[in-house]
Amino acid sequence: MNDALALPVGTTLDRFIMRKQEDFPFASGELSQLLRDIALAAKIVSREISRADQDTVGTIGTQNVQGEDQQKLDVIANIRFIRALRNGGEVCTIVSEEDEDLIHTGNANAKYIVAMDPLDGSSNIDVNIPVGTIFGIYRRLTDGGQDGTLEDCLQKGTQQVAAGYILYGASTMLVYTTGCGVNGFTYEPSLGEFFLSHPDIKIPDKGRQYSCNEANVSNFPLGIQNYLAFCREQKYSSRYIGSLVADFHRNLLKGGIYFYPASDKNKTGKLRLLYECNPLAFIAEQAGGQATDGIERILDKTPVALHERCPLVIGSSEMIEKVRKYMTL
Ligand code: P6P
Repeated sequence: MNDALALPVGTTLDRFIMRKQEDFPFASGELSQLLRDIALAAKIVSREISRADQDTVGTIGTQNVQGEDQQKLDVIANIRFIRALRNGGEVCTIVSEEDEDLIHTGNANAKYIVAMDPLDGSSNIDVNIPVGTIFGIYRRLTDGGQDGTLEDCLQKGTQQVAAGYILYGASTMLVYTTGCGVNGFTYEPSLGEFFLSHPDIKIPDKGRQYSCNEANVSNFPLGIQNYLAFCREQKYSSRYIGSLVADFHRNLLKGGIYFYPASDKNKTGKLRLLYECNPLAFIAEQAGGQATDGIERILDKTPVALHERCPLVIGSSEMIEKVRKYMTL
């Protein structure tokens, strides 16, 4: 028989997770199961987004803890991820952008904490721009048998055991790391599976595109303004669609830099440390890039509040170094 006629469908996420678990001789399978639970929620949210209609698009008239209008799909995605993590049994407590307080799953003996933005950039949904889910996973510090605590959740980004994002775009992709490199999986709805499509992702050391909201430039720190002027002199391209996961993903694959600095409007930046900056910083570093607040490494920052914000400069290593130089001139 001519094998070439039947191309292999590739490695499923499930098989990949199992193979990677074999690399950890003492792994008990709980983190593997947690990653599967996240993938299940991602499939469900992907379906909700792809069939978004007048029943699920638009706002619901409430605001989240950030004071942002909640989109119907923000709430739907939040419910779907919380339900999947609760039913999966591996997570004791969740930090979500959509909830002011900690969410306790009732799995008091579970050893993991998840910090997540269930649907970042959701205001873009009704204009059909890609949106994303961002998650970071931590091992609890407190003993089992009780709900997770604030101490369990306010850990440095260096303490993450895994982090990832789901990009709901032309195709749905899951990109994650457990500290041994970054791998990307593309969802095949007809088979209900994520397949390995981007093994061992490495971000180019430099790129020729930058992502920021230039409307705020006059309020940016002087170092950032000077770096932007440098980008223009180098004839770089500006690529910014107002959806962090989509902008980050493009820069991860092609090389580039995304920044959301502090400004008069956002004194400490707009993006949240726990469930936006830390997970993407872990991925960026595992792919050979960097993530700072302009100067300090994001993963070294000690969180003091669940929803604290911080400036973010993330992407290709050489570009981040250039920003750091401008910021310290
Ligand atoms: P601005 C979406 O609300 C978000 O958190 C990121 O996804 C995006 O990069 C940024 O904010 C856009 O913010 O102020 O440029 O509209």
